[in-house]
Amino acid sequence: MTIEKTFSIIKPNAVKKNAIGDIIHHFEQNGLHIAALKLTTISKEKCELFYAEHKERPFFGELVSFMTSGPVVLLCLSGENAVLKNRELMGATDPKKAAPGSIRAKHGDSMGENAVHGSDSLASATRELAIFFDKHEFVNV
Ligand code: FUP
Repeated sequence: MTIEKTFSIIKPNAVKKNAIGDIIHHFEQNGLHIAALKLTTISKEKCELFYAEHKERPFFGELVSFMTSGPVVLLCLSGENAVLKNRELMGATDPKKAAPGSIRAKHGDSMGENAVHGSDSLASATRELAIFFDKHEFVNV
């Protein structure tokens, strides 16, 4: 059994539409545990660092502007194969292509405003968690 930690963001569009509880419920119902959680607004600097791999993409400015436009929920999710499990629960990047019942199918509004972020590998999870959380903010679950 591999217990992993992964990073998730409930994005501004999902917070705005009152979907925090529904999304967290979905994680918990599917075996993921909350190991850290913050309701906050991300600074432009942290957001640019977080999305550094997309810096040269045409949508970068719009992405940063959306992600800093309002409150988000930052989460550390813990559980068996948490990285892959979270990616499955989220669904495809484009909500129109996301599997029925997935979080993005239910709460995503567009490719950019797709309700949630989830780390795409263990290495990404470690890097992303370190941007937004201090070691003392994690609980053992
Ligand atoms: P994902 O790992 O599913 O979040 O997708 P990506 O890492 O490819 O993209 C990161 C974020 O960039 C997505 F959440 C939304 C945004 N994006 C766009 O706005 N337009 C695109 O064409 C691709 C991604």
